[in-house]
Amino acid sequence: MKEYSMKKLRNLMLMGSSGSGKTTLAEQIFYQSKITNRLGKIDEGNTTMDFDPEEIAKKMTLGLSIGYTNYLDHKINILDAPGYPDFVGDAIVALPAVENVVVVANATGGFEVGLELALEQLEGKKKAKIILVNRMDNEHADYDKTLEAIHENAGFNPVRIHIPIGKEGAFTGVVDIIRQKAISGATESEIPADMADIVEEARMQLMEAVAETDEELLNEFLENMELSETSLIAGLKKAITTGDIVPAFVCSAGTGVGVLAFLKGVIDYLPSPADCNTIELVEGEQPKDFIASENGELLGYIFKLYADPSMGDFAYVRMHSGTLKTGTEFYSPEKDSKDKAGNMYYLLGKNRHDCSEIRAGDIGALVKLKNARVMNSIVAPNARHAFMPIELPTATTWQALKAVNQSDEDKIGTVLQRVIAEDPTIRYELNVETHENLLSGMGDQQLLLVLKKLKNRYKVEAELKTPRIPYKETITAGAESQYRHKKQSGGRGQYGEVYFRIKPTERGEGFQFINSIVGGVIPSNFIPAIEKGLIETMEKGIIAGYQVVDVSVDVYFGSYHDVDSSEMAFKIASSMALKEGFKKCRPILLEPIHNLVIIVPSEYMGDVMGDISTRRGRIMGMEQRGKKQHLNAQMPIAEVYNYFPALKSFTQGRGRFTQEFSHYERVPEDITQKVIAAWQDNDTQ
Ligand SMILES: Nc1nc2c(ncn2[C@@H]2O[C@H](COP(=O)(O)OP(=O)(O)OP(=O)(O)O)[C@@H](O)[C@H]2O)c(=O)[nH]1
Ligand SMILES: [Mg+2]
Repeated sequence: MKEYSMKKLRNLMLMGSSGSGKTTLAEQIFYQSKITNRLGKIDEGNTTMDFDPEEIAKKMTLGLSIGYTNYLDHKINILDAPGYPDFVGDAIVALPAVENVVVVANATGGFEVGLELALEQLEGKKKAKIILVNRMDNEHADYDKTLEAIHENAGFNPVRIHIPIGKEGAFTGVVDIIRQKAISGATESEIPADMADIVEEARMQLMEAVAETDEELLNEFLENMELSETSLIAGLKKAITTGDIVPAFVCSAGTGVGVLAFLKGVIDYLPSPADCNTIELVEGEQPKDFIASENGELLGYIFKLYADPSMGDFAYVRMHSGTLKTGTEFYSPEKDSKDKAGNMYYLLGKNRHDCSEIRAGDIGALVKLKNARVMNSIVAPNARHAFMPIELPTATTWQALKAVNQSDEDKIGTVLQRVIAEDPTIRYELNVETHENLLSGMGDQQLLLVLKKLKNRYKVEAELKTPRIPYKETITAGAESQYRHKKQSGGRGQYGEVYFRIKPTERGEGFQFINSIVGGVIPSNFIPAIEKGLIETMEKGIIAGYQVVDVSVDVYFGSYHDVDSSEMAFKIASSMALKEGFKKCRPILLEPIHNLVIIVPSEYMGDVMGDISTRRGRIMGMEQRGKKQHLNAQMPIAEVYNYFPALKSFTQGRGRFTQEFSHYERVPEDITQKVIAAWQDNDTQ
């Protein structure tokens, strides 16, 4: 297989709303550039990129896949990201792998939620951003209106490089306004006469936009009212690379019109790895610029893990600098571990092509890495720099996961780790307080997919249910208690007696044990058993089955029996004395309160605020940013667990939030009573 220099490579990631046509576009690109010889269809379940059985069943992309093609002596790598919001993690993690993000917009959709989400992910990122308006063959398709909607809502003005010839059923080609040619398929011809005015207007707009990005170009433009083609292309490419200009292209992935023209545009106007060779790294905490080059020091990045049922884990790799060969040893600072590259492949969907090296600028896949995982850097064995850590969004959805068959209970942890390794936004932990396996992530569909993968790949059936709330029990007053444990029915008797002073401690102090026994009324060898009895009882809970916290117990008196006293007897006495005393101390429940940052378009503020107060939430502050409100609020976790579907429903999918644990707070009386009653019901069953 031919190897390409950095200049001859282009790396694109396709982002945009679900259904905008990214996978179909990739399919057309592969087919029309002849790397494949048949055109797959989403509806027929035979596209190159959506090869996973679940993707075929759902007719949508659920995980990022990669492919490539060769066109006009260039190699173009394509990353096809899922548009469905639950799976946004894949695109975020893969951003360091590409210079160019092509945001595919739906020509009939206006400013769709998925488009907004994609653009939001790119805010502040130093990437070339390209708008590709797709579905131009659809009824009511409107290129200019779509671009205007982006301008109005996203605050930047995409600049047209291509404009469509005809629309809907009569969309037959595009005009490249720089080279002033009509392009249909790969054939170029003169611009249709009736389009001369629009082309000229678009050309002037483009020249003005480019001139504004550079003083020299501005002077040239002001002098001649024109930029030479060379200046225009050089200036445009530079402005696209820095993100100062967002170019717009148009096509129909459905009919294939405009696709090869777009590919030519990619080669002519979009940056190559050589144009973006300054890479921002960190060494320890220190930022560091790294200059990537073909023969330079090794630098790569793992941007996706795909667990192939038969081949094991594929690690998708972007090489930025140097050449990774079979046998190359490398270091991953994130894991502080070494690895050795084994077999490597260029992937076209699931089709593998063996290769013996991946060069600077190119993308491929490794198998059987011992240590390195997704989001890890590949650097020279003695280097210690790494890519900037990726900031993943916080969870918005939580479910408790349980094996359907008891016999799978032990196995589930291991296979679950493999499945969720594919999507770093899914987190999994054993909650020691509720004794549940808590799965969290970005949405219901994402968590349901975990179940499907467990079943299809590992034959493990699991189910999801609403997680229990990790309440805690504590007290608000002090009291004394006493318990004598005495049994003398046959055999050896049991005897132990304790006197406690029970008091609340400051919130967050946990459990305090004080031993004030004097004069040996309880021999010192029984004191640890008393403490143990307390700890075990507190772990299990007293009034509602939740862990007891922030309590001080002072054992100040008691009695023992020479023969019948034992550790067990004192443990029981201690446990009973605490249980009885606790109830006299005006016990309450505490619940976790989370801090939320809720981001919604301003028009939904009224509804959002009303809803927060019905959820026992508190608004802590708000700030207008652009057309959005950022609302800081606090909410009990019981309400946070089911907040996302509600927020989506009254903001038409446009509301988002991030959250983190803040503190524990007292549960209102009515809810406390319900929780206690529910526990007592359960306990007596
Ligand atoms: N008419 C028409 N249909 C299209 C076009 N592009 C895509 N489609 C259809 O739209 C549907 C969704 O297309 P996909 O390619 O799966 O969209 P996607 O952007 O990959 O969606 P996700 O994978 O969910 O993010 C499929 O049925 C396609 O056949 C187009 O240009 N014109
Ligand atoms: Mg897709």
